[in-house]
Amino acid sequence: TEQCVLTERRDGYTVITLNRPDKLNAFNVEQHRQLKAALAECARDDDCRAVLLTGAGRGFCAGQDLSDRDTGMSGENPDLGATIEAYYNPLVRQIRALEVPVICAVNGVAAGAGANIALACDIVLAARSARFIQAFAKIALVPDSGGTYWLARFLGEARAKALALTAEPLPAEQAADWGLIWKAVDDADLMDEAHGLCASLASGPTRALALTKQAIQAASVNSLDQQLDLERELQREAGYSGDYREGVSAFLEKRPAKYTGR
Ligand code: T3D
Repeated sequence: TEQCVLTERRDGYTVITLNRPDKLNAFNVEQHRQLKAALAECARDDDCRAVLLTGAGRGFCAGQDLSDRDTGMSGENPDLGATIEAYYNPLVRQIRALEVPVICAVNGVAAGAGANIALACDIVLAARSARFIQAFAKIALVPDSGGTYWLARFLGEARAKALALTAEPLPAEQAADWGLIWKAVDDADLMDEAHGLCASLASGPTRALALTKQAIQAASVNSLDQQLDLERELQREAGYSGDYREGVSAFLEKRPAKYTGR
């Protein structure tokens, strides 16, 4: 089988690289299967304290492989809802449910579901030359993989609608200025910066970071009262961790904290 996804273990974190560069890493079923397995392995592995997702070659991901219709989707009335249900929605949920931070290094164009999978990640860095394209309208489809949610939530309706209805590319720099992603960095610096960030998160208080991710994701559906209650419960849990004791000791002893993730 084609190696559509490469994984590499680094010190404390895992690098996952989409690897169909001739197709700008567009998704076929095999790439979906391998990515799902790679993310599941990260969830199982206690030594994996951050994940770095990126793409091989000049693109990050061009969404669904439009030439790959061997998924029962050929014929006159393909049920695209079935692909979404079987592959794209579980992928977005898997990324959001992963406890450790998922960093996305968008190394080049991110189009269609490729853009929205990037936006599902916790921290998105993009090469200055990268573009985000809600390509769906160009082929008479609707943004999926959370696209309508991310755009409306991060940008507001005005920008969300214009991007989705026109399918115009959004340059990385503007995506960062608008708050769609964390930051745009010079192409040559992207991977160094992404690795540095992952290494730093991987040596952080993993449990507290997981609880923080959970709280921020819950904020979008909670009232302030619900969120205050949730913060109380998560803080209670964080306060029982060895890393909290270490963090406070290190502060009082004026030395760097040495977190174990527990
Ligand atoms: O099951 C379902 O369908 C439902 C799920 C839908 C989810 C979706 O993601 S729908 C949206 C699918 N994606 C797109 O519509 C994007 C299509 N690609 C493009 O518009 C352009 O490739 C880009 C704007 C992303 C990049 O343009 P450019 O000029 O830098 O590169 P290129 O020359 O277009 O692409 C390079 C090669 O990759 C080329 O192949 P070739 O000519 O060298 O043999 C191109 O055909 C191939 N490629 C790019 N994207 C896809 C693709 N092949 C198959 N599927 C793709 N999505």
